[in-house]
Amino acid sequence: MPGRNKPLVILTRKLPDQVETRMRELFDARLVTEDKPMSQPELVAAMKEADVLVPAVTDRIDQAMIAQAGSKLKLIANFGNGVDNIDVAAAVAKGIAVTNTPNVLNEDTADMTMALILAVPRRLTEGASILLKSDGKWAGWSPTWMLGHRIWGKRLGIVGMGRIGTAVARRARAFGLSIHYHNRNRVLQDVEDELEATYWESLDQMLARVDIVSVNCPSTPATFHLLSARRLAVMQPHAYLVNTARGEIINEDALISMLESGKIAGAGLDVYEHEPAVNKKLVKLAQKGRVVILPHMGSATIEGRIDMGEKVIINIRTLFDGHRPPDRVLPEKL
Ligand code: 8YV
Repeated sequence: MPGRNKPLVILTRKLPDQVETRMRELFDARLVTEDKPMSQPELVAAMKEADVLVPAVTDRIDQAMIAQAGSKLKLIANFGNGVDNIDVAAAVAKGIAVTNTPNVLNEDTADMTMALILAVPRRLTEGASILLKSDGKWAGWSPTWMLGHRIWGKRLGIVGMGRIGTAVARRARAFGLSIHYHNRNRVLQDVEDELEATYWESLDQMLARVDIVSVNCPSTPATFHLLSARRLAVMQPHAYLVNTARGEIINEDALISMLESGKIAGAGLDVYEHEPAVNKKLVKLAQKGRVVILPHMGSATIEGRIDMGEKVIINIRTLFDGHRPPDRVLPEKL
């Protein structure tokens, strides 16, 4: 893209240096100096001026903001897989393409999901914090101290068997878990066979039978509070719930009361319903070792972030070369 007519690409957050440098080489890229989320007026100002906006999960871009976008804005190239932060239908209706960064964070997110699947029953953070708080002092090994629960031989129920759900299932098989899943559509026979997976058309029936539930579906209006108070209540009292997808998929208040009253055994959470706010009650439960809470770091690897940046660049380049960007998000597919 030589010459002065490079598209004005406005980034809302600080990205890895490699990505930003490449963007400066290819585009008229405007970088941020301070890494904090933009305010709504700042976002609208960027959308009025830019040819391309590169937002992230921390930027909410709603219909009213899209209505104020300038006529130059051709693309919202989301730095992230989930596009629940963007009103895609409103953007597309205004002729603004939306792209995301699929695939490159499947493995990292699946790793973190597996880490939580292990961490909660095996009391990982609880044990680690004992040594941290006591400055390394402890009474020594005891046959009945810090006992958790075995995951080998248990049933894992995956809600959303897409790319990340499938990557979680592959890992979980190696840990001796049997795979159950609920999905909008049944996956290919080959995949089911490889994973020896059991499909449940009824989410309720699956929830009532598995020992660990992993949420791996996208956040859309259809999945808002998919794990409602009623559905959480059908889980078994010894079961654990892990969420590395989006907080809005679970009724968080209902989950907290279930945890507080011991109606489920524990939870591993990387995402929250009112992110970045984390409910104080969850923090209390974490201090008691009932839940493991992480600050949305499922895909947080440097390799993953560079790959995401590469995807954003390819999407922008392709569009400005006159082609359809590879990771176009279509509202009817959400
Ligand atoms: C990203 C994510 O860190 O890509 C996603 O959907 O949830 C995260 O792993 C974030 O979205 C980046 O914007």
